[in-house]
Amino acid sequence: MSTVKVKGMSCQHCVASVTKTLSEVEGITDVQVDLDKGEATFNELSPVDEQIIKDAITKIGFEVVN
Ligand SMILES: [Cu+2]
Repeated sequence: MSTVKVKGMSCQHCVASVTKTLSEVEGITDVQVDLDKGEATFNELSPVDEQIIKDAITKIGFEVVN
């Protein structure tokens, strides 16, 4: 499992958006988003370029932070 910090989520709608967007990235499954921690955890069927993940999250108005 991989975990990324996602900045800017404030409610369950944000959680749903991030979950949906990450789930749509090829190779990513089992997305779990924790609003309190501001984290998204997921399984990678094959290694996914971190930039692809960052771009997908940025596109919907949030930010991946390290
Ligand atoms: Cu929200």
